[in-house]
Amino acid sequence: MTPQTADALNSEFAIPGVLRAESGPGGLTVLRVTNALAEATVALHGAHVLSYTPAGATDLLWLSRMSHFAPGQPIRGGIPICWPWFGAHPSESGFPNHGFARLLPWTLLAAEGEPDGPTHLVLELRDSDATRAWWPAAFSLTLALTVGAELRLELMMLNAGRSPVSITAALHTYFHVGDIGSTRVIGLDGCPYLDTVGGANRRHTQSGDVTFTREVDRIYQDASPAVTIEAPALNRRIHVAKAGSRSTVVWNPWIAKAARMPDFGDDEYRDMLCVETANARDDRVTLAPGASHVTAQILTLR
Ligand code: TA6
Repeated sequence: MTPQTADALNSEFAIPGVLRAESGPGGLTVLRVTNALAEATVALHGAHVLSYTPAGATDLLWLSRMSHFAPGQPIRGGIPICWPWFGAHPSESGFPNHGFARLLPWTLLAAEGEPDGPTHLVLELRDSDATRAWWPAAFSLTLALTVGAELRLELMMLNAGRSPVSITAALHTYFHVGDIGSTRVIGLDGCPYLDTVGGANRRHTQSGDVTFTREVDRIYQDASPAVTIEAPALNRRIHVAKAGSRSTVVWNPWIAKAARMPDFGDDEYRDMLCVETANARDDRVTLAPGASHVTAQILTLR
């Protein structure tokens, strides 16, 4: 499907003073959302939220200065949609990490909002020759996005085929924290997790808040429905609530892994933290033909 152009999007969906499409980084078409409650930028590429700035605050999301912005390439930062697999493909080592949904152009289906209220967008990705090259299933994946005093993402996955499908996924959110060394994640105390650093899968139980003195790459299972990121360097607390998700992934690459990633500045690990609303590993979602599942993440600056 040919991606929608900014001109076509503006003639069908522009809302004066609230929503307009334009050419963004790398020439990717982006949707600029502005209302009295917040501002946001969303690329059609991967339905990727690049920024979210509540009124009176700075951007809650982090974006690498080294990120690619090109068709077929993942964006480093913002909110990548990892789907229909989380992490490496279970059997095809040549398939893209974290699935294909973040690599393809999505379609804007609907937009509404008033200047003094939240803005609602619906974007969709459907199966195509491109997706069938990686995954034979027929599907509809929609992102319902609400940009207001909170940022609400609802990812609805529908099995449009005749066979059951098994999916792992994540809203892989990158938060701007300013100083990872003084940042903590509150709300996972007592939660079992898989430590996946270096490809290991060591089982542990969280004791107290999650703090950061080295690489952290953990899949918390049966995780609580909400956590709080406390980032004193930016004098901010971000509440991350979720639904339809049994895993919470917490990731900071630290020094060595940051240096190995070409789309990640060597010093940028200090500035960011991923807290991801997911269904990973054993928490896979199985959909019968015609069945659907919704995973939601709600971000609120406290
Ligand atoms: O969510 C954590 C993780 O799975 C890490 O292991 C790291 O690989 C990160 O995702 C980023 O993956 P990406 O494919 O975007 O480089």
